[in-house]
Amino acid sequence: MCPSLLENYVAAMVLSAAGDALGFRNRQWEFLTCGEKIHVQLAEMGGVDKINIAGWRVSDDTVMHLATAEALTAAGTDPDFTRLYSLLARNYRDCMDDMSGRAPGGTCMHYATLLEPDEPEGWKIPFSKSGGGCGAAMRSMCVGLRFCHPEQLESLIQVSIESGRMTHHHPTGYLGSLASALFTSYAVNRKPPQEWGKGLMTVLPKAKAYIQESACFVEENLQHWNYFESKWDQYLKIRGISDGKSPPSFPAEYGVKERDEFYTSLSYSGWGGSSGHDAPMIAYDAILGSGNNWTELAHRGIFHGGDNDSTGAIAACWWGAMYGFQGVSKTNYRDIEYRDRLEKVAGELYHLSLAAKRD
Ligand SMILES: *[C@@H]1O[C@H](CO)[C@@H](O)[C@H](O)[C@H]1NC(C)=O
Ligand SMILES: CC(=O)N[C@H]1CO[C@H](CO)[C@@H](O)[C@@H]1O
Repeated sequence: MCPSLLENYVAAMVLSAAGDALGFRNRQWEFLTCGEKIHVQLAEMGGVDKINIAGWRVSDDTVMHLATAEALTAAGTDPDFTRLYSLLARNYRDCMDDMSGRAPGGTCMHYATLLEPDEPEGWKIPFSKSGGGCGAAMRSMCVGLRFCHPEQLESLIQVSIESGRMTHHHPTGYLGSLASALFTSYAVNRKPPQEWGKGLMTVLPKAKAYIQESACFVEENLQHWNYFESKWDQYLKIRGISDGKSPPSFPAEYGVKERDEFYTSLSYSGWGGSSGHDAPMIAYDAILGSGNNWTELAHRGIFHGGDNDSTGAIAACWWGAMYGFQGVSKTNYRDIEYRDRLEKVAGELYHLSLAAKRD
């Protein structure tokens, strides 16, 4: 049975937080950067189904995802993006007060405190050569819940890019934000996952056109544009899904160890999932390889030696947007921190998406 679309919205927000918390585990996996060791511990704990998340805190990823989502709903049906951007900037700045024990990224912290939500254009920051991290990609999935209809693609592109470059003004950073949002919209529209990658490649030229029109550090952005696109092009070729039709092909041996090696090979500097291009890529790889099996998704998208909480937050969001809570052990999410806020904002995003349909 298909879950209702409302359940998909709630599951997207709640399971994203669960994926984040499972990867983060109050920083107790901290020095385990090897997937095989994590899986030994996971087996000792009785496997994914047996994990009770009560008392496990969410990381910066979910705090910032909520910041994005709550700004989107505070803006209501208002199409005035200038106001939306002030609301986003305010939430990003203010949520830094809630980062203790959550391992926030240095780039997010630095730029979020520079944002001036009350000033005109106070949400714009300069181009940053080191802004290619995954901090923008891990918090933008809800943009795809808000602007989920194909005719809202232009809004999805603009809002995911501008919210992303409030802290990550580098194409590798904010295009990750675009990918996270775009794939969430595909997920709620039940687009088959093997089509998503090609979809992203067709959207990238539109994103580039937006950057060119926006007259904000255009030259620097174009100079650093190609990395994200060429990494994605390579990845889609490896999986054999550049055409958006063929089923993905995986190596015959693709266990914990092989996945760790592959994720590392995708990375910018050796830590898989920590950049804007590979956080959504690893999440996508997990989605492609897991079907509707939550346990398998957790194995591939969360329990690995890379930036597990970010890939987990993204993969679990897309998974929930497609499959709801079907087959997920209640203990994995029942007592998740901020469950009330997550459910409330999910319901509001759902109603905003319906309102858009009526226009
Ligand atoms: C789901 O994945 C897990 C982990 O790989 C596996 O043990 C289980 O058999 C799968 N469940 C189904 C219904 O295929
Ligand atoms: C095992 C492992 O690599 N865990 C990492 C999960 O992600 C957190 C936060 O990014 C890291 O601190 C852990 O090292």
